[in-house]
Amino acid sequence: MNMNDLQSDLAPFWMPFTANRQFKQAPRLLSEAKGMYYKTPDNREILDGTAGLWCVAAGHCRDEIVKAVQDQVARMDFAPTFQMGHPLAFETASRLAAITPPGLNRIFFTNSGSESADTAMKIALAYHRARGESSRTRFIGRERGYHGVNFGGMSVGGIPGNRKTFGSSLLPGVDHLRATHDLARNAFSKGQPEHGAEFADELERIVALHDASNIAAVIVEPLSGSAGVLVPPKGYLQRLREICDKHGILLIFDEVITGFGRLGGAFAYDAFGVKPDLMTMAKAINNATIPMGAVAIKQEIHDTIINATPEGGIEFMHGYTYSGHPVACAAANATLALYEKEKLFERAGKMAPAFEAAAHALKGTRHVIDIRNYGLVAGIEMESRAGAPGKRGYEALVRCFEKGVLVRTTGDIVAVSPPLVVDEKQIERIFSTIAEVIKSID
Ligand code: PXG
Ligand code: PLP
Repeated sequence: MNMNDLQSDLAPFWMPFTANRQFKQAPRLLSEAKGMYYKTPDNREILDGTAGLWCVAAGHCRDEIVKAVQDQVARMDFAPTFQMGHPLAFETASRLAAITPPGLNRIFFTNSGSESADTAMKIALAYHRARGESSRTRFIGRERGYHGVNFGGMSVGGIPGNRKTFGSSLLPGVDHLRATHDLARNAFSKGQPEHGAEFADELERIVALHDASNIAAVIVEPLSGSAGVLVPPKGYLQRLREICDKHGILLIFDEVITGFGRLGGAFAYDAFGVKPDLMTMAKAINNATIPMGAVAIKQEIHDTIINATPEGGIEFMHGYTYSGHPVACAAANATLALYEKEKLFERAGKMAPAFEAAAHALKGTRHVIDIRNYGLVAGIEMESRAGAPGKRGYEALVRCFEKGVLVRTTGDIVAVSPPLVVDEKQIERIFSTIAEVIKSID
């Protein structure tokens, strides 16, 4: 690309979740990646503190995955999975079923986290209908939750800015729990905060209001990523599980960020010991090499839907052209094998104490009002500049990038979620760069 001609070169791409005009005045471009590092077109190395967008868990351009993709795209680029099949998709489903929580052993493929959220919601409706409880159509999400951008996920999501433009076109019949974050009581908690299990009791109030017979499912991120790393208080998820069980409501965990080692185990179940009925995945499912998502479903839910239709009938009228895309599956199979071979989920757990210490070393840095962490994810919250929320966060992102470290910011919260192959020196560098940058911002 001719850097003098950026204005015209950059115009046609309407960039997602981006301040397009601002970005195109001063673009930040990445053009190569290997291991823990990106490279810019002018050959600067950028340490990846965010695993791309929380997704490149094994590090970039791993040889095993690259080769699997190259081989597969040359052997068979695409094959349909509607009334047809190909071996790779069955292998990927089996590999996933082996690491999902016990009993969640049926897998539906999608191409993103957003599609996974909407798919999980449709499965919940189909399940209740198949059981003869078709009045169960309401969903309960949570404030500050993120479940992607399609209509279902957006509706149960709780990030105001993502919703307001779409007004009354959101799904009807959705209610929200309050967010679990409690700065006053839990600031600077290491790992799970002590206070807030009782926030789950709000579900009882909501159930009483709508009646359990009208509620299909509760959907939450076990640990909220997008909204700024909100770690579930001790006992909170257990309480949600109990209340859902009491009222026959399905519990959906959105594990698009938390899955595949981020919390130091395969999934949130391995970290927090709470088992959902359905689980959404995407991102690190195949190291983000090819777009892919999935929903893991309790076998009993799957069987109920399947058995409600006479033999020979299509049991669930849902699916995407690219559900179980062969190249995405090849990438997933190579990725899951690599995670296992290198024991990357365990490694994330082992690195977590050093990561936690490095994150919390920023306590006392000016502007910093909270630090939150679990596994290999941390959020550093800055006080907002008076009248300019988000400005400090944006400046931190830009300055970290100038100093060769990629971080992610949401408002004035800096999120850190490096590939699981990160080492202690790199952890040090990520957090010391953030500290230096925060100190330099007004
Ligand atoms: N659910 C959760 C919990 C997510 O984190 C999605 C669904 C949607 O996935 P897709 O693949 O449709 O984007 C996500 C995605 C950020 C950020 O840094 C987070 C996500 C995506 C992009 C940016 O806040 N999470
Ligand atoms: N499967 C995958 C894909 C893994 O990454 C891991 C651990 O990292 C495991 C299974 C469990 O391996 P282990 O039995 O060594 O804990």
